[in-house]
Amino acid sequence: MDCIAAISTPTAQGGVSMIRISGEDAINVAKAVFKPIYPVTDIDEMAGYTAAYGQVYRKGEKLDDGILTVFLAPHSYTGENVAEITCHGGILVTRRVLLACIEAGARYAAAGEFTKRALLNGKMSLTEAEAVIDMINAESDGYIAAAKAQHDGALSRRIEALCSRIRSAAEEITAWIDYPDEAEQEDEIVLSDREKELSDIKGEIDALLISFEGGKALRDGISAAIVGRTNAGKSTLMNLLSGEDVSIVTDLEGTTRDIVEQTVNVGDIRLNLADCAGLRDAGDKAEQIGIERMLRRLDNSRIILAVFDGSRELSDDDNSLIERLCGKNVLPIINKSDLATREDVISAVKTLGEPVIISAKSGEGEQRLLSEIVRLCGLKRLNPGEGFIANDRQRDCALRAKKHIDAAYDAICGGFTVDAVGVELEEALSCLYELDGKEAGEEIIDGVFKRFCVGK
Ligand SMILES: Nc1nc2c(ncn2[C@@H]2O[C@H](COP(=O)(O)OP(=O)(O)OP(=O)(O)O)[C@@H](O)[C@H]2O)c(=O)[nH]1
Ligand SMILES: [Mg+2]
Repeated sequence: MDCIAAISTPTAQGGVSMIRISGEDAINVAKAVFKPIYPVTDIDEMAGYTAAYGQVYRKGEKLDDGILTVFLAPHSYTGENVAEITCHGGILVTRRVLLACIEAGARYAAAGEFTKRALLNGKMSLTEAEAVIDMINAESDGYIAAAKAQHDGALSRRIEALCSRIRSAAEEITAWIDYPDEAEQEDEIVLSDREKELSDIKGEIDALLISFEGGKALRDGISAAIVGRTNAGKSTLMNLLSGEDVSIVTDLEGTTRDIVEQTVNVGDIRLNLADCAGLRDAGDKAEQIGIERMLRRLDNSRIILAVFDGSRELSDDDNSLIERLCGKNVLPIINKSDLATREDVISAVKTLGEPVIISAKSGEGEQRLLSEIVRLCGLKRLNPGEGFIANDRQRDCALRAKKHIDAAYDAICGGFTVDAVGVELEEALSCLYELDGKEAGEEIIDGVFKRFCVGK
């Protein structure tokens, strides 16, 4: 393959920058721009995974001092010869070094082209390649660990195990079609065995699809809104959950107007929490707009934390909020437990479910609140080591595979011809091969690498 080069570090000022070159000719390109000084003076003497200090040149002019690291095919990131020149971190210097590489015969690498070559050279599967970009984009410790497990092949292994079960089921069914006489007396047993096996496979593909929700929540967080009447203690709760003074708290009704957003970790879950304006007959236009925003956010949130002041009789606003929240994914919270909690409030709020009684001010009841929030999120615990569906492309393949597995199962239960079962299983396999890249077309692969940055 032709030789590609790119700046692999961010285009910004820094201590050092790195230019990566990959391709059969990478070492020759490096020779044209880099003269080693120590410990060797000839790049040909460098073994793979070794480095040398030296000087970088462009058209005979010395550009910088630097370090050259050499990786020889197939033991490199891309599986090709790779040379990496690390120079001082100025943007201009780095660009000149790249230009020198281009003048020496390399061409500019496209986004993700190094990783694409790693995929094409069998260095990683498509799901492992996708995990590279997920690691780059990860914003939480939990998701870095999950993406790392994917990069180490967790999903690939899970898919392969599933494919292997489907293949065995398909092979047995094909054998049954090819030699029906031998199997005739055992028809019933064979089919009921296969029915059980397909039901297990169905369970595994369902579990795989459910893992998408866990992964998505880990990566993007879950949207949550804190709502309630004015002065119920919503902003105090926001500050308690975030552990920071993010929302203004006063004893004046209508303190919060704009939505205040904060990402909060509750156990393994990232909540994208919004503290909203309190519900009441708005005093002025700005507050009115704040309440409209709160209502929109309420409709668009996956979970709602509805706060009621347990020390006061419920107001008309509280009652209309209860009506509005009925049937939604809501956790009713009765606040101000440090003051006496009214029984009539508890029984009215129960319409929305069993309330959690807390004092946002003192933190009383916080542990129960946290576990109720986790329960409300309804996520099965994600075990990244088992592999999970990480994006819409993978999910689409898994959904198509599920459709064929379901059809195979229905065919076997409904007594349809055994050929139909075999065909459906083959189709399911094909979808799962596409998921992991074994049967993914060029268009799909290009779509994956479009999400990458240049230099990776
Ligand atoms: N005693 C007691 N007071 C609380 C508690 N939580 C909040 N408060 C007080 O209630 C008042 C209103 O609290 P906020 O958190 O600003 O209430 P809010 O619901 O955000 O009010 P708006 O922004 O006006 O809608 C403040 O004086 C808080 O100190 C609590 O658990 N116990
Ligand atoms: Mg507030």
